[in-house]
Amino acid sequence: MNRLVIVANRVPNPRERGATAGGLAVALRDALARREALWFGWSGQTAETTEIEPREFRVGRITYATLDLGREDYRRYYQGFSNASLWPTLHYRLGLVQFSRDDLAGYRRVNAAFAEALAPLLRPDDTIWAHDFHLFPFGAELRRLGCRQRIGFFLHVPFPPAALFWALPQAEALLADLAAYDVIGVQSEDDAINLRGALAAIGKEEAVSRVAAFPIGIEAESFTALAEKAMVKRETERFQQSLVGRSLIIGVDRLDYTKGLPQRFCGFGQLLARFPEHRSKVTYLQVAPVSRGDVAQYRALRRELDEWAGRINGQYAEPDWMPLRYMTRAVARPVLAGFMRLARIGLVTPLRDGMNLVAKEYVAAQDPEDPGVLVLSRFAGAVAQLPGALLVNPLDPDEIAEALDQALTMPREDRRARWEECVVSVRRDGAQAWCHDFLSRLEGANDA
Ligand code: GDG
Repeated sequence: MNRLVIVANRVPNPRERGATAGGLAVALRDALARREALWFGWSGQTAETTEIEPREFRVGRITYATLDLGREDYRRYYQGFSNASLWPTLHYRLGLVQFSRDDLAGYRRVNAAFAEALAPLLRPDDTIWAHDFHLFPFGAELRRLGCRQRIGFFLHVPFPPAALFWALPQAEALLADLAAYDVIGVQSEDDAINLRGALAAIGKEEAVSRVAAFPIGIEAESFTALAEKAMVKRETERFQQSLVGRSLIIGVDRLDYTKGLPQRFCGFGQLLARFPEHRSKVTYLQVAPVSRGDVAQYRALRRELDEWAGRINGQYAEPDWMPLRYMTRAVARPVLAGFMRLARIGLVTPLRDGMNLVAKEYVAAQDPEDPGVLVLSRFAGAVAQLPGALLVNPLDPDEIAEALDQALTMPREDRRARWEECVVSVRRDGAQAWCHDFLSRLEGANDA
């Protein structure tokens, strides 16, 4: 079988395997286990200037090739254009977009540098798969260097309606570059419709039929096993004892303004205000590891959440009951799986999300005999695979409160029926199916 070349902004640390590996590494595990692979991208380190020659090392059948980014490139490409221009645009948040031509130039410069560093490592029959919004122009850069291999692209985040995307300066040129890819994968049918519309509008008709939805999934069986095993862990037992019989609501999100956290905290406050019968009977644990802490908007969000948490606990706490437990440190994956299994409600309310894997992990973690209820934003890509979830508009704290009340009082038979509707697709449309479907499309059904 020919070699698979994965290109992503970050190359995972191969020493962090299994339980602590990053999301993409887990999703690709199966595809990478079957064939020789090269994983190329940023090392996560900065240097005076961006490296030209990648550092290579091999672990098993995977070769890793990484570049350090120059400090100015890191600021322009990563913090600037990727995180402060593209990320809010793609999540429908034009009010948060910051743009500078220097950032865009840095973004293009790093994409060109990636292509130049990778090209000499390529073999003629390699299949190349580039990931996410950091790499819109990367395929076009490889083509400019004469690469004729199959090159696919997968966008992990949403693609907004064209009218929103055009707000980004020089959006047409970025999109035109995307047309260099042989397959352009997105998470949902809505994203596919939006992206096709935008490509058609700039006359890239030939690229329209190369856009398709490939909803990403999780390794459901291994997550279920992790959750089962967690029940006998000391951390889980200690946590369970601390709940003293109260129902648990759990939220797990990177601390990001797309995840709807202030509205969610407010919704929980509304539950306690409007349904006082739940006071002292429910505990909400929000795990929100700090992310992009060097971007101003993320620091502001953190302050806002500190305030919300303080206000809610100040208003409703009792000497022996703290309604909201909020932590900005990460929890180890095997422990997190156990916490999810203990929770009566998985609360997942992003304002906009490409997919949202936490929703699927929560479903996979449940005890089939006594499962909890998923309360899910209608603006997460995952809604298409989770028909048993209670859907909410994440901007309406009252709707969140009502859904929480409904879930807290739902009889077991109803919870089981809803969970069964969800778990079918979580198991069937997993990480393996996602990789297989994308690569089959890219490589042609014959050699899939
Ligand atoms: C992007 C798109 C799309 C979170 N906190 C901890 C922790 N996590 C893990 C979760 C989950 C992952 O991180 C987060 O994945 P999501 O899908 O929810 O969100 P993004 O990070 O925004 O990912 C998203 C995804 O790409 C894949 O295509 O679904 O829409 O935005 O696995 O469990 N893991 C550990 N401790 C934590 O504290 N161990």
